[in-house]
Amino acid sequence: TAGKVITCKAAIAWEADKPLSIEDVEVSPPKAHEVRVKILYTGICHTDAYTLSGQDAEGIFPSILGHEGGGVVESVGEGVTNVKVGDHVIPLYTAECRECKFCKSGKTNLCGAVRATQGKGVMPDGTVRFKCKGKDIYHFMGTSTFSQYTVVADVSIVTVNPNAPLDKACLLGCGITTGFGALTKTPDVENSNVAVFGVGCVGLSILQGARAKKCAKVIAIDTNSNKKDVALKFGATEFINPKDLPEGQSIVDKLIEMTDGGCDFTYDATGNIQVMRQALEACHKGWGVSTVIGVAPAGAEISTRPFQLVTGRVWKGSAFGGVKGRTELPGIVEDYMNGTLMVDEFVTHHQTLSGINAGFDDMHIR
Ligand code: AHE
Ligand code: ZN
Repeated sequence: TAGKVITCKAAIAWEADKPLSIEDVEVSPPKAHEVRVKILYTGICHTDAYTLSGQDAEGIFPSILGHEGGGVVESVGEGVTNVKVGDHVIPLYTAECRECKFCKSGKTNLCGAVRATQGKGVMPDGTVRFKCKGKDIYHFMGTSTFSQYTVVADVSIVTVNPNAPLDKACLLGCGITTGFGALTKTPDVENSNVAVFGVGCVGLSILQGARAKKCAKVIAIDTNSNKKDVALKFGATEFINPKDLPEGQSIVDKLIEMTDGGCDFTYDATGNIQVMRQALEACHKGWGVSTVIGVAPAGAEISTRPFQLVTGRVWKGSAFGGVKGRTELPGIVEDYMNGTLMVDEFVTHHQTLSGINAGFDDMHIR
């Protein structure tokens, strides 16, 4: 198949706020520094639903969504040296070129190499590799995993241990890594008091990180009390449903009381801007650090009294857990393989490609 157009099935997002439709798509061979991947499995992330809903400022249609994939390299373009045919791979929506200002800074996992074209739904040369019914179909997040074959930039893919089952390891392409990385890469997090807002895939993975880092109090917060058991299983030492607090006591008050003045570290894994504010304000005066992870509704803005920052709280954020995909993701796959990181437990529902719209509905089962 190398060098030839492949016709396969993909889920096309023709327009915003409509179900995906399964179509035959033509996938062009990879050009220089590109890789064509046979996608075997993909997760569905709320960000896919967010973009499909039409809210994402970078959402373009028609496109092939999906960014939590696992697959096997089918062919490589000229000049590709980091992966080879047959490798088990995870596509990376946060690339790592190792040459740009960001990569060389040693300060961030964000990479400047392909981000601009990625946001426009095209490959680095400005063109697309997908066609359907004679129309160009845009890429998404540099990954487009809702297709049986996809093409990605070589800086946007990493080979992982072939013994890792890809039906589960694919989840390391977004949610689990985002949470686990955000916590475990936080400086001085050991033995600290931590609060995690939102007990979904990202929040649970933050909790796992907190256990791995031997944090002291690890307080999980969710408005759905059904999440309590799973939060405790993944590393929370306490669970609070803010709706259960007595009249007049806010979640911020409660957390400050529980931690003798506030948390050392808090994490937002909800995307809700009121929650982001609570997460900041529940931080300890003088040193508490709050990390924003959730994607907020389009146009939403965060606010707090500047005094919160003047008095030493720090508001920051991270993407993909601060993880450099090519350098660090293989090690996180090893954490999964050696039992440090729970991954299998996240798989609650399965669908085939033809059931992908039902898969979006499955995400909302509480
Ligand atoms: N495209 C949106 C922003 C969406 C966003 O914040 N994406 C997260 C990943 S969500 C994963 O499920 C992210 O990592 N962003 C960093 C980046 O480089 O995209 C918008 O507002 O335009
Ligand atoms: Zn995601």
